Amino acid sequence: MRTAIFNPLIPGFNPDPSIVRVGEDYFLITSSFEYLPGLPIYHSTDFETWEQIGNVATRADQLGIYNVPTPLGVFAPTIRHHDGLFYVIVTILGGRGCVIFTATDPAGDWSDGTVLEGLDGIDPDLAWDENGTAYVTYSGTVLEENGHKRPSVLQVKVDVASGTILDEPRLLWSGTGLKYPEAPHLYQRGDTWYLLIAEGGTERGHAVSIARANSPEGPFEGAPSNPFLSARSTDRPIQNTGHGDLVELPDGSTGMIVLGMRPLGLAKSFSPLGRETFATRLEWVDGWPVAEPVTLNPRPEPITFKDTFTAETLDMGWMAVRRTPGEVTAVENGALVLTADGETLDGLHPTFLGRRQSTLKASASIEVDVSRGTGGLTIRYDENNHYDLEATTTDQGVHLVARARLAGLQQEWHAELPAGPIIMSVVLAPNRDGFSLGDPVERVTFSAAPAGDAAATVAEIDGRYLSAEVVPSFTGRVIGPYSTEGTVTFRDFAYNGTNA
Ligand code: 6LW
Repeated sequence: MRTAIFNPLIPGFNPDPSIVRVGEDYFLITSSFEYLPGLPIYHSTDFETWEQIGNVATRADQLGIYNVPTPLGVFAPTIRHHDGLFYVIVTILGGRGCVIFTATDPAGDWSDGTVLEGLDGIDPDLAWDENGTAYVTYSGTVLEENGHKRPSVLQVKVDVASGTILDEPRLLWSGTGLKYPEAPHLYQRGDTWYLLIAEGGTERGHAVSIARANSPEGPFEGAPSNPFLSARSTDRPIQNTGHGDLVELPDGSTGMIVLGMRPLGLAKSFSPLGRETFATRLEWVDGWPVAEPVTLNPRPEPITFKDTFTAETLDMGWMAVRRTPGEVTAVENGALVLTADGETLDGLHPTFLGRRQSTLKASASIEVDVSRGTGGLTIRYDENNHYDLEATTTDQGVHLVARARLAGLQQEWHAELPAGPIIMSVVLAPNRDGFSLGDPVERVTFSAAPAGDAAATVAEIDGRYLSAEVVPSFTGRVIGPYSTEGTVTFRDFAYNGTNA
C-alpha cells in the first residue's frame, strides 16, 4: 500500500528535521535553539502517525545554553544509527559547539555528549563508509584568494568515540550558486554517494539540491535539475521548503522530510508557527531524484492536550528557556507553581513553561491564582516578541493587562476582575476571509473571567507580528504560563486545536 503523507508531518516549531529508519521504526529529530529539554525525538512505525517519545537534551549540561543570545543555541541536528547505537550530531552555537550524543534507546537517556573540538561550521552530518570510517560533513566557509569567505559544504574524517578530527577540512561542494549551501546529508545508494544540501537561505528562496560521487570524499557532480525542490516564486500553501533528509518510506519508495512554513494572509506573508516539518516523495530517474512538490494534507483529527499537574513528572512536551523545566517550576498537589526570580518575559531567563503551538487554529486556557504574585499566559516567540495576558492582585481585586510586546514596541489593554482565581484563555484563529492586505491575518483573542463565569475579551491582536517573517528568531510559537513576581499557582492547562 502506498504510504500516505500527511503535511505538516510534525506541526509547530519543528525546524531542521532529520530522520532515521531502523527496521520498521522511524525516529525524527528537530532543532530547539534556546529551549530545554532540547532536540525532541518523534517516533512512527507507519510514517503517518507520530508521537514525541523523548528529548535528547534533558540535562542543562548537555547543551551549555544558559547564556546563549537569541537566535543561537541548538541548531540543525542529524540523527543516524550505526552498529546498534543511535547518534545525534549537532552544533550548539554559543554553547558547547559541535557535539555527538549517543543512545541505545532513542527515547533516552542520551549520553552527556562528546565535543568535536575545532569543527568550524554548522549543520553537521554523520556518515560511515563500508570500512567504518566516519565522515562529518558540514556547512562552513572556504577562504578564497581574494580574501572572501565562501560558504561551502566541507568534510572531515573523525574518530567518533573521542571526538577527534582526523584530517584537514576538504571542500565537497558549494552548491549551484544560491546563497547558504548548508544542511548537508551524505548517503550511499548502491555504489554511488549522494550529497543532499539546502540552498537559497531558510526564507522564501529555500531549496534542496543534490550532487553525486563515487566516493564519500568526492569529487561531487551536481544534478542538472538542481535545485530539485523549492517553493520559491510559487504561491503554494507551503513555502520555504528546504533542509531535506532522505528516508525509505514503508511502501519502499524514497521519502524526503523538509522544513517549511504555512504563511497566512492574502499575500501569504506571515507564518505564525515558524518552520515546521513536512514530507514529500521522490522518484529516481537516471540516478537523480525527482521530487513531488510538498502538498498541504493535514491530519483531520484535532490535537488536544490537558495537564492537571498531578503526574509525578512533567509531560515531555513542556519546555523552559535556557534552563530545564525542573529549574523554574514546582508541581504540588495538582498545581504548577512558578516562583519568579527577578526576570520578566523580556529577559533571557523568564520563569516560564511552554509548549509548541502545533495547530494554526488553537485555543489554550489555564486557571491562574495571583494571590501571591504576578503572572499569566503568554505566546512567546522570543524575549523581544510575545503576546501576554497578565494578572496581579490589587486592593480592589485582580488587575489584568494584555500586552503585545514587539521588538521594543508595546501596546497594552487593561481590565479589572474581582479577587480570586481566574481562568485565562487565548484563541488563535487564522482569518481566511480577508479582503485586503490590511485585514488581520490571524485573530489572537485573550479572555479572562473568575473561575465558573463566562469569559470576557480583554484584547484582540493581529497575530501577523508574532510570525517567522517578522521575528528575527529561528524558533516558533511556544504557549504557556509564566510568573514575573512572587509565586503564581496554575491549574488545569488545556490546549485544543486543528490544522484541518
Ligand atoms: C540551520 C540552517 C538553517 O542551521 O537555519 O534552514 C539554521 N536552515 O540549516 C537554523 O535553523
